[in-house]
Amino acid sequence: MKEAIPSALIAEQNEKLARDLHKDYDALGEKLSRTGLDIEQLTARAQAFELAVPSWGAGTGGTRFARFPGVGEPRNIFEKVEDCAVIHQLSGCTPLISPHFPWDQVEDFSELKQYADSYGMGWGSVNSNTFQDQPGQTHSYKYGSLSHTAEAVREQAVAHNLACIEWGRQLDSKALTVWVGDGSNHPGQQHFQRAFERYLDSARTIYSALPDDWEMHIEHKMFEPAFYSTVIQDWGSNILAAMELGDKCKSLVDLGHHAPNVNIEMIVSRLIQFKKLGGFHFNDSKYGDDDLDSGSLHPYQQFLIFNELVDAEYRQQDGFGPDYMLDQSHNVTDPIESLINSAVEVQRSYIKALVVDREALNSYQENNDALMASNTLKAAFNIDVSPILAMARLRGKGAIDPIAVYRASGYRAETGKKRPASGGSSSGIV
Ligand code: LRH
Ligand code: MN
Ligand code: MN
Repeated sequence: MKEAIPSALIAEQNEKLARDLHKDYDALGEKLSRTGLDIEQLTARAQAFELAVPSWGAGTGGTRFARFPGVGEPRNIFEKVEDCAVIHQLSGCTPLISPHFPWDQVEDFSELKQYADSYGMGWGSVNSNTFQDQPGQTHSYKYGSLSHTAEAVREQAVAHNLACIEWGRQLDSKALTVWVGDGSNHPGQQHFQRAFERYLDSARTIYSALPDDWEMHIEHKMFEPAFYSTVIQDWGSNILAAMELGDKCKSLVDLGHHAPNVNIEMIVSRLIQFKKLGGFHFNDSKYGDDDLDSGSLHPYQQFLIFNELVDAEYRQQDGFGPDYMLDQSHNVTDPIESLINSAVEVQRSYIKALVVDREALNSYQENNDALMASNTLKAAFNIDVSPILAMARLRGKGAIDPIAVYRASGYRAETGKKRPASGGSSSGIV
């Protein structure tokens, strides 16, 4: 197996921190055992946790106004694979890459798959892109794609999604994620029902081309680029479309795609109940689709979402098994560092949710003890599970302190030499 970061360096750095980690781990184990929790079981769950990294997250994102490229940005999907391998090697929990077409230009998929295999990396959901025009494209998506008024444009958008399924099949991916920017900017511009009908017609053709073991994930988003109405505006339109299309079509929740203050954890609960939760795009935001690092602003919200997910696991809810993925834009940080941090923060929310005393919570809920129910959640959230996460990384040959090892490795300076500034191939839009 190729090593993105020399394992000797990781081992050497871990050596310095291992003694203290063992002490902290034992102390936490002791504390958790007082409430009947086995730290070893939690560490095993942390080790089994998997999150996909978006290929486009490896480059500097930028905003509508500017993009300030960093040093050594990946120029193609192969270099993105290398960066994703660094993230996985150090964090131990991101073994999958989620590609975006045609941002990721691939000539030979078997070569790409072999390359990723050589780093021990696999492929998550495949993302289609009919929200931008590409050079040489016959029809423009200016007025929409899957829901466009013109049949020829819809056909072009459908054909692209079918191609994405075929490319994903060659990578051994198991899902297609569809997000469209279709909508309107002016009241009256679009007939809401007819646009949704056209979307559903197009989506049906895509759905019918899914391999048996695939799922189609529809992503809703309230606004941008359409600022008055969006065809798949919210989880309501999303679940309606998913129900209309069939069992293999599910909703994908991007945390940044809701109105401020929306109760996302409750949406998650509803989707779980109706077997329609396909997956997540984790990120954080203060305003709307800011694509900030996961858990950087609202760690409690992220924990409450995982509380719903772990509750579903605990109840062995039928049809439950969402895909977890990051979807962020890194404007001022090294994307590798942001993605490592975010992966750890998402994993942290998962482990904290596992610490929740579910029997106690259930009984407080049944007895309408609002205060103690809330305290039960807070008690779990307030526990610092860092030693569990660090131990999971140590056991999985990752880094106790991933950011420190990454910085010590000089990886970014090296890529700076190997990858002369190109403006990057990543998008300016996430
Ligand atoms: C849209 C979105 C969607 C796209 C990605 C680049 O805002 O979240 O997931 O595919 O950004
Ligand atoms: Mn997204
Ligand atoms: Mn987004």
